[in-house]
Amino acid sequence: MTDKRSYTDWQAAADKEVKGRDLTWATPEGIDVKPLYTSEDTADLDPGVPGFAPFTRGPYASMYTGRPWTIRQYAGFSTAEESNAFYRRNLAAGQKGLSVAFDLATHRGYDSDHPRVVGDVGKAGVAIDTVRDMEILFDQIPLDTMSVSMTMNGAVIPVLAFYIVAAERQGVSQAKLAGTIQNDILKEFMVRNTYIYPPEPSMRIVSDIIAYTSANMPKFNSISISGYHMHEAGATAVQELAFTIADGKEYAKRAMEAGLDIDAFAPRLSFFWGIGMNFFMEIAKMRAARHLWHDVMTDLGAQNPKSKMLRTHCQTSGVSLQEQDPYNNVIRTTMEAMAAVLGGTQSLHTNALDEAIALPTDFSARIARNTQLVIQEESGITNVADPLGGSYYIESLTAALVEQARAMLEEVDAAGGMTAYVATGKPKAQIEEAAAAKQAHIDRGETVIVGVNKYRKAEEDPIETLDIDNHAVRQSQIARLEQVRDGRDKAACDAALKALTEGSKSGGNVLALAFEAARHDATLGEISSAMEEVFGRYDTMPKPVRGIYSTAYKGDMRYAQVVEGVQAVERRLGRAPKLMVAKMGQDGHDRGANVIASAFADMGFEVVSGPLFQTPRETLEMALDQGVDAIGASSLAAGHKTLIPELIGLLKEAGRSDIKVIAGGVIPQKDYDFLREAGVQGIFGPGTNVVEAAAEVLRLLGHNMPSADDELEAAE
Ligand code: MLC
Ligand code: 5AD
Repeated sequence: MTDKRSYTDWQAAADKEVKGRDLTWATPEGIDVKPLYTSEDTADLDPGVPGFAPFTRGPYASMYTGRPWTIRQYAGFSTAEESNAFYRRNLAAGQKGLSVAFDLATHRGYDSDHPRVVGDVGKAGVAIDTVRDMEILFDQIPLDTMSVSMTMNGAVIPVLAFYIVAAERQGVSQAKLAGTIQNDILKEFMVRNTYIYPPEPSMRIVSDIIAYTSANMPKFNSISISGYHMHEAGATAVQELAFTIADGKEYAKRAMEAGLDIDAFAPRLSFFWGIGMNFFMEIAKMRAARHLWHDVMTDLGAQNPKSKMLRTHCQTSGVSLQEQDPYNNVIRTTMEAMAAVLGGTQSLHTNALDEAIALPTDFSARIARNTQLVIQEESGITNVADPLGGSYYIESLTAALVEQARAMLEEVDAAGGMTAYVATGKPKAQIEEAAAAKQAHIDRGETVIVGVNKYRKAEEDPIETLDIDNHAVRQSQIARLEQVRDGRDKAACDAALKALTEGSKSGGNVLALAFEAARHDATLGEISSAMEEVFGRYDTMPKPVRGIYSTAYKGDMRYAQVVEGVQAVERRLGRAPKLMVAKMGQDGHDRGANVIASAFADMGFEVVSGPLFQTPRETLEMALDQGVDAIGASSLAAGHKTLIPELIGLLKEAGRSDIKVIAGGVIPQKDYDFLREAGVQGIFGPGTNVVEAAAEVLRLLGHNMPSADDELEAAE
């Protein structure tokens, strides 16, 4: 028989075991997690059953007992031919849905022959310039049965138009197309940065797509409202939840303002979460999201239960994976995938073990996919719907997240909705603050990363990684662009582009108009420019937050020592040492650049942050203009082998080789020698400690900075 005991009884016993030590865990979300949960915590909580409001336990009644989630691996690189072959190999090996990664030139609306994108073509995804490329991408893949997700936000109009025309040329009508377009621009302005136009016209594009797909493509998800990128930028679970749900609410409101009936489009709004290592928190986050969305849609007046039912894709966390001791990444991804599945995802991408340094190889992609196949087919997890439902801890955590996210949602509402809130810069700053706090915890060893800040191997064994010959991809894209331009009816194409420009002005549906232009083989760059004439291109200057590091490192000896070093250099130069943080090419991943800018400024450097998307020449001009001592070039999308050497060449030409160039970001070890030979003086790869990075820069500037190891020895 059970010995009936209350929480108080248990606490007394536990206190004795740990001699009164406080066992409460204060999460980054500000939730106090107790060391034990009991039926007392859930007495007032009833999550209901899966398939019924508020859908906390899952959108479908039978969940995976009826149909497992879709194994949908995100991929794309180099040319359409190579990506197509990769997709077909993956489908043959057990993958169930497709998910296209486009290169950054495509994201930002440039054709492959545009001078601004020389270093970006084919690098982080596949290059798509015309319908012809899209046809090749899906060659022998039947678009009437395969569901295809396309991660596209900036150049969303030409890409979706190309897709519809490519299907048409396959003989598949739009009504049959099942899939998803990301089309979530608000989070681009917050964290992902592949926008093209300013916020207002960008929001109009979102509404036009929702209107077009809800009328013509009933099986197509018009949007994938994404928390993933906030998660990756360092957001807490509460921030990810609140800002994403608020984004969804904003899109729904805009579509309603455009005259659409909520129940006509809401069933095809979908979501996307990032799933990190905080196992139970991530499961609770997914459950809380469903509950919150149900309530938001009810408030907006939705009647159809499908309008209130949150369906989601998940991707395991990229930033949780490490360059050091990389096989640990397989373990991390397995845990994250289990959290996504126990949280009830509809579709899932599992990252490859070489994530921190390159795009997946066939080998690493196979392990990533098999991780899902093993969970799906060997573990028995799919035999029960929401197996964690009713867990005292999970239900309590879910309720705590709902409560906290609701408070944040109210704040957003008070600011006038998410577009207005994003314009204040607050959500971006809040996420950056959370990211800096997280980074400081890692640098100080309070958050353990096995193989990185604890249990580090004396020597790393390098693994094989994928390398893309960017030059060859660009040449073949340029050749095909010429072919397409030569073979089309120029007058018809020009007329369709003109109609698109006119429609952008007068309020026509830009997707419908772009569809006509795509039928006449207009290119991605041309369609983007036709709208840009009316909408303009959006530029922003990064505004890194200040003061987070000095607070987070209060009392840290090594930090204090670096601050003294900066002061010593300042005395010598008669001014603070000056660092420019540069982002060249179309790579908008600015978390790392912002962390460096914030931390270095806090340590006493004068920091200038260059705008996103600079060419090497623009970086040079800004550096000379600002009189900097060093340039830190941040590269996370494989542009480092073209753009950084080009910058060094330009500095040399200008007779300013005294300006030190440092490379940071996702840079594989095997490229270190190449970069050093090109003249790079410091390389900070994944897992770099920011304080040590600053110490290294001081050394480069001629300051005699003791190493961290010397310090340790001296202390012993
Ligand atoms: C599902 N179905 C069931 C069922 N489960 N029917 C009966 N019983 C069950 N238990 C039905 C559904 O109703 C649906 O049919 C069909 O099966 C497919 O299920 P689904 O749940 O809709 O899955 P899926 O088609 O995979 O769609 C999942 C989704 C979608 C709604 C979340 O939006 C999606 O696939 N998103 C993927 C987004 C993505 O891959 N993004 C990559 C981002 S990478 P019906 O008829 O109702 O449709 C990125 C990185 C970067 O962004 O670059 O920054
Ligand atoms: N192929 C496969 N995965 C990719 N990712 C980004 N680009 C690609 C690609 N071309 C994954 C990585 C990254 C996340 C945003 O998506 O995991 O962290």
